[in-house]
Amino acid sequence: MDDAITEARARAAPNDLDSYWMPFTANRQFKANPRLLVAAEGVHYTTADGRRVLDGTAGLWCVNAGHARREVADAVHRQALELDYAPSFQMGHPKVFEAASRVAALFPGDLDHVFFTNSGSEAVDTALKIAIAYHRVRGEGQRTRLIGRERGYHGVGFGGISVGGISVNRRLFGSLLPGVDHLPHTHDRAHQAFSRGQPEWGAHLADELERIVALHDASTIAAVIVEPMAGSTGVLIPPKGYLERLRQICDKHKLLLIFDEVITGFGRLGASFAVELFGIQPDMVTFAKGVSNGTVPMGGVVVRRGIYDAFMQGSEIAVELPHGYTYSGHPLAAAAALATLDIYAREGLFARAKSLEKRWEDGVHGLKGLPHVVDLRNMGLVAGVELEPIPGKPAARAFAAFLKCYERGLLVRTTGDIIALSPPLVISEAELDRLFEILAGVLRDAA
Ligand code: PXG
Repeated sequence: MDDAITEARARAAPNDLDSYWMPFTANRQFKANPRLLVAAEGVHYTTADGRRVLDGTAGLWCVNAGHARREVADAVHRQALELDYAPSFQMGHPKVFEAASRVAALFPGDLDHVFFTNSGSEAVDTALKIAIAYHRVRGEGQRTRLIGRERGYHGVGFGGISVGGISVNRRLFGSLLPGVDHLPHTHDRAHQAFSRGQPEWGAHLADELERIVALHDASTIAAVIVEPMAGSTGVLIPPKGYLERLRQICDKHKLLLIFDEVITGFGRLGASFAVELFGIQPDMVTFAKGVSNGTVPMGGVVVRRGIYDAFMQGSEIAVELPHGYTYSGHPLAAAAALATLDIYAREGLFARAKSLEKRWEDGVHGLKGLPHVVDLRNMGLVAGVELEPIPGKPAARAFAAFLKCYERGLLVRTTGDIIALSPPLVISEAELDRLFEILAGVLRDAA
């Protein structure tokens, strides 16, 4: 087509929403009534129609230090001018090494090597590949099975949806990875409803791993992957003792344990990572989101030294792990991560999340008794508000509440009939109270 016509079209249709196929979005519904964000600062977004909306979700669980942090923006800008890109294969640049050391320093013991990716999905697929390859290079190549968990979300790569436990994310996509099994999820309202923090009931569900091991034989299993707290499927808090038990069973059968901390990392639970909070050492940890405060995409896997070392053998000119991305440890992402980690440390944001936890918990449980609220759960600065579904219309009640909240100046996330909340860790007490005030009003009026 003639350039002039193309240009004229582009100018004539600046609001054409058609071309963009939106991810995990009801495209037709959205395009009929779009919700566009045009600016953000601190804990607020600004909408295209000029309204301020309180960010109750830290973007998508990623903007832990709040929006538009000047230090991060400046670091990214400086980096783009200094070194915009460096090849990630067979070449390096200083900031990515520094970023790896700084991330590793957040972990105890020998969790001290970091492989960078660009997203949580890539981090998960990387960790699963490392697990299988690790056993292979040690001479246990028959250990290929991967164990995930029902209601687990591990991103959207083929590995991630295979170990993930969300049927709608799996059913369109064929046969997925072979040799995957799943633990049962840990959520049971009959035993846990309205728990504050970790529920008392449910540690025994970890013993299901013994059943799975007995079925397949330990010698065929490479790794177990779980979110310490399942975020995406509605904030499922680990029962007391559950994760400890999983670690014991993995030790007993020499299975690698992978914690997917894409959501739970970088202060979300009131500690650097769930690893610190629970004092449990997995063999690998996947992270993303908060590592760069959502400013530049970045993810990665933290790996125990013994796993890294197992690959460092044979010819020194051979590539030990044939895996990686053009943008692994991208200079802009590394610069954003370093500036973000500086903010977390300087402002003590992980401890801040901890110090807000009680008020947060009281705010969450203050919603008890409002119409259709069937469960409330919380941990760190995360909450799940579960609503009774409208008969025959699953997810409709929570989605209506999401739209109403947005109209009244609060952004929440919904999954099924569960509202998930996870504000930036810099939220003030007054803003936190405001969040619950808006949500309570919406729930009350929806009766
Ligand atoms: N693992 C976990 C535990 C996650 O929560 C991913 C992997 C994948 O990360 P990427 O960067 O590939 O998206 C995630 C992502 C929600 C929501 O509303 C959650 C995620 C992403 C988008 C929305 O709960 N988690």
